[in-house]
Amino acid sequence: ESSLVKSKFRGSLLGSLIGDCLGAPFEGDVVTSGDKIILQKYFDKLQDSNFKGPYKQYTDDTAMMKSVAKFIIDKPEPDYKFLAKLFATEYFSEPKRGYGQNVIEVFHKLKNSKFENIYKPATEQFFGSGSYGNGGAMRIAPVALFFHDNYKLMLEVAINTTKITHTNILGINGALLQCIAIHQALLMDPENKIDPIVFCKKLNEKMKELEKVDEDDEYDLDGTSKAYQDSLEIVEYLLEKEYNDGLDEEVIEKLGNDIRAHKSVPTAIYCFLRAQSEIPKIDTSNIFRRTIQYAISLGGDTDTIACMAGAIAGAYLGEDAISPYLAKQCEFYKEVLEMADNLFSSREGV
Ligand code: 8NA
Ligand code: MG
Ligand code: MG
Ligand code: MG
Repeated sequence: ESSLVKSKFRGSLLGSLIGDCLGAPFEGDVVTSGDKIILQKYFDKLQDSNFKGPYKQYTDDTAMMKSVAKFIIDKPEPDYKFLAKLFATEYFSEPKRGYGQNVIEVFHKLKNSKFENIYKPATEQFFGSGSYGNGGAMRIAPVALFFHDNYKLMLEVAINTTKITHTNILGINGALLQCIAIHQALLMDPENKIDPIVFCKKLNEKMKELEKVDEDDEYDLDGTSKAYQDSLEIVEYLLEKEYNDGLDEEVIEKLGNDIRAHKSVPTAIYCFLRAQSEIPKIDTSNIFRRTIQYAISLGGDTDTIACMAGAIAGAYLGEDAISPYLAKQCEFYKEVLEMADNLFSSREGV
């Protein structure tokens, strides 16, 4: 029983890494139907036990996820200043990992102010509106795993880790949605098939609580506080739709595939749920591979959408469902497994 949870920790962090590494070469692409054949061959080749190629390198997604894991493993009580320092140290030691355009400013300000107020730099982003990039969501997996039996604390830690770089409500709620999606997947038995509609409805029930607007708050004119509930309705609508040639274009148009949290987190969840059954032009019986391959096939922010979808799929399926040949193509895969085990064993002292 506890070995299943341990395997899910490994599956989720490995899923996140594989999505990042395999998705990164396609970042920014507009994927056409011909590219889907190329993608199929790319995955077939990578999964071939005889294939030897250079490591696929990880990007900012994994770089930041590493810091979140270390922050949890090294300190029994959440120490957010420690995390802010880890983020900045990681960035300054390897700045060329493809970080978001603006988050870099936060690292500079944190460092220049000697981490005096770790939440201030992020609040100043975008003329005070804060970032709604998907950078909070892409690194959240260790929080969902480690705190999975304390839902309230998990949410609190998710918010506080996100706010160091992302303070826009869409950036924060996107990280929360990704967190509860991993959490919900972790609690599912991989022997049981997932009903995608039920899974989605359950997430939406939880988002209703998280996106609740304070009665005294000003009227929410732009509807941002319900953005994720609305997107999950669309996820459900798309899941119920019969396949047609324009379906993937409709997914991109209605859910998005870019670096904004609200235009990528629901998309990643959709990828995971759609991959529970066969997808045209994706020839594999493996749900994990289908999830990642489909996520990349949508183009746009491929590393991050595949990373988020992979984290959810790995939390549901566990490590055994992930091809070791795919894993071995990724830089840092051994360290990620070690990190998952450390995260798992750190819980025993709590
Ligand atoms: P971020 O906070 O810099 O946000 C990313 C981008 O989102 C910003 O540069 C802006 O363009 C836009 N943005 C965010 N908030 C606002 C706002 N309030 N008003 C206007 N524009 C806004 O960094 P992040 O950590 O959220 O970024 C994560 C993403 O960047 C990931 O996809 C990661 O892989 C990386 N990345 C993506 C691409 C790509 O083109 N898909 C390229 C390089 C790096
Ligand atoms: Mg990236
Ligand atoms: Mg959306
Ligand atoms: Mg990205």
